[in-house]
Amino acid sequence: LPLDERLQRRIIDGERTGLEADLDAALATRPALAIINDTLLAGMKTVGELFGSGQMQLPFVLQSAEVMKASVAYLEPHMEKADDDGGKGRIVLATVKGDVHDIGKNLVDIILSNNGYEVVNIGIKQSISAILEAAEEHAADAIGMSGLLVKSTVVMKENLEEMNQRGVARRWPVLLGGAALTRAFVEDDLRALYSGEVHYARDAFEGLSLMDRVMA
Ligand code: B1M
Repeated sequence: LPLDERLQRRIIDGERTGLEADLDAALATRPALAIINDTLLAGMKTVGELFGSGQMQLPFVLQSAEVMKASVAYLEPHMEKADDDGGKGRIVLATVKGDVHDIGKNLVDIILSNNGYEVVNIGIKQSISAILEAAEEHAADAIGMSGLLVKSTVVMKENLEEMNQRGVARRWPVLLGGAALTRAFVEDDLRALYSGEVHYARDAFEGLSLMDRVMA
């Protein structure tokens, strides 16, 4: 197989042996981020489709996720870094309560960290109380929530309502992302109920440009 297809195959099959050599070969031809965005994420997309249609079982999805994570970890040191280390602002990042998906969140972490933001990544399955506590403790400038389950979109709505209720909505602009969300849900439904600033980020790069806008 050609290199690109082989890398995608590794994600789909959860095959780690020889992964580094293939990633090295890919790095010789293009930047680390392009490998993630154009090749590896396409593999994860196929995994999602196979799982969704019942052609792939959960333990194999987990193996694919592990190869994806290992690939990102291997590529990360090769990514371009801005000079203003952490100086642009601080964001608390979490996957919401009840949701374990963290590959997207961790990509957002990498992209923001490499582009001048300090990221306090508090992990998966985080309640709104834990998120707000972290934002308070680290004097965050913004809060980012990720969630991939349809259920998580409901949790995000409840989280914003809770922030309204606690009177902290105006304190932290909120960035939301994850596969189950839509722009319309965030920009129409959630904005209508939330008294602070809330934005939808389709991917990690939109997350970065939104942070640049929010912090300007
Ligand atoms: Co799960 N899973 N999964 N899964 N999984 C999905 C999400 C699903 C769509 C698969 C499917 O059915 N086709 C489906 C959800 C369906 C629904 O809710 N209607 C699903 C399901 C059902 C489940 C379980 C319930 C399965 C079960 O137990 N029966 C279970 C849930 C457990 C739980 O959370 N409580 C489960 C478990 C798992 C694994 C553990 C096996 C594994 C996760 C491993 C891990 O993350 N550590 C897994 C995986 C890998 C997937 C799929 C296949 C791939 C997700 C992924 O990593 N994509 C996924 C299929 C899919 O998404 N289509 C699926 C790559 C990643 C880079 O994309 O996270 O979307 P994503 O991030 C993007 C953007 O969304 C955005 O930026 C990234 C790109 O730049 N983004 C942000 C994300 N967060 C952001 C935050 C921002 C800004 C941008 O600012 C704050």
